[in-house]
Amino acid sequence: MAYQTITTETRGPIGLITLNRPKVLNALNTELIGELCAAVDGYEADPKIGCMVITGSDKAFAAGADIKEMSDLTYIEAFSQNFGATLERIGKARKPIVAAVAGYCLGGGAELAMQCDIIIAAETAKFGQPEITLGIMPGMGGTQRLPRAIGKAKAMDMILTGRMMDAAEADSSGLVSRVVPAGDLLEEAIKVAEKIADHSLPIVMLAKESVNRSFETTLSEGVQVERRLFHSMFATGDQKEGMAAFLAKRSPQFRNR
Ligand code: CO8
Repeated sequence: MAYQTITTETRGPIGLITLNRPKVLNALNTELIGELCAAVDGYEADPKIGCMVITGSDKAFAAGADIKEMSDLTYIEAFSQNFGATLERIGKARKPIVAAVAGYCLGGGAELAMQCDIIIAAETAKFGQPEITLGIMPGMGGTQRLPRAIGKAKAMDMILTGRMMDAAEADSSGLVSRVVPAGDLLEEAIKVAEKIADHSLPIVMLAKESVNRSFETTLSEGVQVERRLFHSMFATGDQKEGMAAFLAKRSPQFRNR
């Protein structure tokens, strides 16, 4: 499929999506969000894909929702279209997604990155929720996912002041899983994605589902869900293979079943 605002390529079991509106720092307009969701749909449906990577350019992962497109929106249009809801598709993906972030990762861009499972940041990355400076607040999950990621104090600081956080602060705050030199960003993200894709896909998907459950439920319910999912893994060939391979001191050959 020919996209206008993103590019896609597969690298073995990795589906790589690159946001591509360089003139506006990858601002997320309706077209880009639609294409991004379509690309994720495609990789989710492709049994050869075990992990996705979403990235931007050296200058910007994405500098937020497209302010030009949004500026004349009326309340009734925003409400009727359920504006902002489409991007939730990314957070609902069942296969894992790694965000590889360099440069600006602001507003809706940060909200997109936070819907991914792992954020890897280049040293140049700058995170922020500057919506307050535009007379709005985050509307694609930022007020919910940022406090869960970095705690209330830092999240309030970011959302109410609109300030940016550099990669080192994002790392020490727990927003990103690792920081790498800018030139190594994509290679590192692909390596992480390959490591994930080496494992049994259904088991990876269940592990992702279980971790995400922890944000939606109580501890005892979450532990119960985890245990049930854990039990179910003994019905898979990949559990038998993984443990047999360990005992035989060989590498496992997972078959995703
Ligand atoms: N939307 C549209 N265009 C943008 C955006 C954006 N978010 N960000 C940058 N651009 C454009 C600029 O207008 C400029 O275009 P032009 O060359 O035609 O003037 C071009 O990109 C380059 O930008 P700058 O010249 O400003 O580049 P600088 O390097 O000087 O500055 C910054 C980079 C600091 C990133 C600056 O561009 C900036 O502050 N951008 C806006 C950041 C922002 O406020 N983001 C939040 C947007 S709101 C949002 O994301 C809400 C999401 C929730 C919506 C859901 C609703 C329900």
